[in-house]
Amino acid sequence: MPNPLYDALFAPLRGRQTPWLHLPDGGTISGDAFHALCARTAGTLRAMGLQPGDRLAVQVEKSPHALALYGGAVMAGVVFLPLNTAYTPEEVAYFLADAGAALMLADSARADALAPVAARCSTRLMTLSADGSGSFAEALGQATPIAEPAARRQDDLAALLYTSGTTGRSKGAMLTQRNLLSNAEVLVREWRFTSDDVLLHALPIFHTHGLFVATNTLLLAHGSMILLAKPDIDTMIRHLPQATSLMGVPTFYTRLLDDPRFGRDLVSHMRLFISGSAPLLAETHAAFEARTGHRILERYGMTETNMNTSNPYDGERRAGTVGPALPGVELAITDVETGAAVAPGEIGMIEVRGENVFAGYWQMPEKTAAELRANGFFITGDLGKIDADGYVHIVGRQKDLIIAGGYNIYPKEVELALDEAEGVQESAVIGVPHPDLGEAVLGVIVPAPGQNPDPDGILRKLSGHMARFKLPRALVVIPKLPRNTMGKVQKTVLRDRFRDWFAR
Ligand code: MLC
Ligand code: AMP
Repeated sequence: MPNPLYDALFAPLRGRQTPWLHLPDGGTISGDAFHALCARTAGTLRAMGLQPGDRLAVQVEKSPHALALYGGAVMAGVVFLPLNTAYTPEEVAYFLADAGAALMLADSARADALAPVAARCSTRLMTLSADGSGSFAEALGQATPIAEPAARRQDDLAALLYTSGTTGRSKGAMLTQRNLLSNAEVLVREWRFTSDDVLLHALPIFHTHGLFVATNTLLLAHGSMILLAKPDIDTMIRHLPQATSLMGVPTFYTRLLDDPRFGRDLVSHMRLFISGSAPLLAETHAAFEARTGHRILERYGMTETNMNTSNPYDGERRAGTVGPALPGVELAITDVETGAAVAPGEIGMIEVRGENVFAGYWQMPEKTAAELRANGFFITGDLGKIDADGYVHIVGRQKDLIIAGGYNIYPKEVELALDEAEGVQESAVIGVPHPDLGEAVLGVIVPAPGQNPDPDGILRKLSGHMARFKLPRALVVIPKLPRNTMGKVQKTVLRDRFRDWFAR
């Protein structure tokens, strides 16, 4: 039965005796063994009663078993819903309820904290730990592998990935088989991935970058991956000589450059370094070339759209730009207020259309209509321009969003929590330059009359409720927030004032 994503990505693993995954301990997992694990995973999902179209929520540490959950979900026709391992049970509750997840898989260490949440959402909870233990792992041991993948069409949902919303409510981006497959096909071609490629995979597998851009591309190319559980720089440096390619957020590259061991000898075997998910500073690009002789290839994407633009493999990789539109992707730069196209070379809202663009937000027709035009163009919230050679320059963001180390933080969500804190009248949360993370979260608070809020105490309290990467790295207290004549907080004024807060 046809299942386009399975047929293109996972079916070719069957019978392949060469490694698909290289593990840090020196072991390998062949394509065939991984395929068998996916088939058993799919069999287990079926045995648990999951039907095609049901949602499988996954919050587990990165491991070969965790990656096989994705393959198993595709084979069983189940919608894959990966969650950041940093999310607190409170945050997870929202995703389970919103998605109506039938089953959630979590590390055993988190099971107790998640049990009441799962029960409240009528989601079955099972465990799968990175060492391959847990109740799901036991069921896996007894499962019958599925012989035939579930029948799926290109328009069927493959994954539901949540992105934070500007109003605080996360939105589930519905990604179809076509979205994922079409993008993987383009990336294999444009970035010249072949079966000789070995990707050093150090990204998390709960986001578009590590899950789809990295994994789907290498699967389609019949290449292999060195699967690192964490982006630990020592481990990355140890494995670089066995790799041909690396995909990373800019923090990977600044951390490598900070390490004196990193130089030409270590990367003589490398073919390609790719960066994305956050802006790569032109100075990082230049320093990287000076140290290694390699020009990093920067590309631009989003959860909702997969990859939109990329610097060329053969042509000029222009620092500070994200390259031209990928084949099959149409770009428009529009006036933020009117939506009309701006003159060539002018700055405006970046909009994209193509098979890569998602099918809308899960059960949020109004939000879908607000961001996905009837003509198929998706309004990214990123501001940019296209130069005379077709290269896209991202100059800012219209959406109030902070990107720290490649993770997105929506200030509103943090502000709502800070506003509730003891002794706080109001707050503003901003992103300011950070040498390691690119941008870091800074909270600015105004004391309630006669109060003297305690920043450390506030942060400690917040930490149980929201993922740690969202927490302000520092809280500063000021007497009042700058506002314009309309009463709107002037975040640019705050960003300017505190721009050196985290400077080295
Ligand atoms: C970790 N911490 C962060 C953080 N990552 N804080 C802010 N921003 C981040 N990105 C916090 C932890 O909570 C911890 O806090 C402390 O920093 C150290 O954590 P760590 O686990 O040791 O950090 P590390 O493993 O070094 O990870 C840093 C990182 C990682 C930058 C390598 O965040 C990372 O892998 N980022 C990649 C994210 C990604 O894949 N994005 C793609 C999105 S898809 P404490 O308080 O406990 O000490 C997308 C589309 C596209 O955007 O175009 O690709
Ligand atoms: P996410 O919602 O996590 O998928 O994040 C997508 C956002 O990351 C985009 O809308 C951009 O703001 C940002 N982004 C991704 N790649 C780049 C890049 N190469 N340069 C600048 N911003 C980027």
